[in-house]
Amino acid sequence: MTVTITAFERSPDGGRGLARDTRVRWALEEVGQPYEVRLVSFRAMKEPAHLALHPFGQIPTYEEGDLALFETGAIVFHIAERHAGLLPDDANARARAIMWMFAALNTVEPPILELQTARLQEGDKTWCEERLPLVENRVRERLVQLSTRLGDADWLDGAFSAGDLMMVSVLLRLRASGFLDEFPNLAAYVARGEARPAYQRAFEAQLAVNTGKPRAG
Ligand SMILES: N[C@@H](CCC(=O)N[C@@H](CS)C(=O)NCC(=O)O)C(=O)O
Repeated sequence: MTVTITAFERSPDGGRGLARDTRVRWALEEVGQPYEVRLVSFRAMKEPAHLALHPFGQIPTYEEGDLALFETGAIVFHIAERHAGLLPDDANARARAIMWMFAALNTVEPPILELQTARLQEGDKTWCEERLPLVENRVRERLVQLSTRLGDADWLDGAFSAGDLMMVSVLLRLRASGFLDEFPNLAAYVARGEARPAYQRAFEAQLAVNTGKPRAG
């Protein structure tokens, strides 16, 4: 059955892979599921046709037959459940991989998004100078904890899973901030994720949309 996802017609990041369609593309690439992409403009995202798919007027969405999904956690989980390769067979290991997906989205991503908001949207506020260090500390605290748990392992819990896919996707949002440089094991973890051929294909596909050509080198 054809799978169709939505993505930005023009991503605000210019194709650095930070728009959330990248994590869905990555999951689809990991399991070898071909997919089509419908590009949407910011205006179209707020119009009834798209709102019928995504009540919050965002991307990505996922359509497969008469199933329509939004929220990358739900989409990646659905892909991982339907195909081999992203969730372990062992029931307990599977539950832990799902736990890491939730941890990425509910515990690690929120302070990272808060940091982006503080830097990009609140930088001109009088209180920003006082607030920013607090937000930065919340990010750093999460990274210390995650770094401690990861230790020198390649992945969070045994073999690569949807939990790693989501965690790497979330951490990638921090790259420009330099935070990852403070945690060599997390930087290496992210690099391992990015080195996966499936990630590379996902990245190139979203880049091609945004630049009209694949990344050089
Ligand atoms: N929690 C949602 C977040 C979706 C989201 O924030 N999408 C962004 C692109 S990465 C978006 O559509 N932003 C435009 C907007 O909110 O108007 C998910 O994981 O799918």
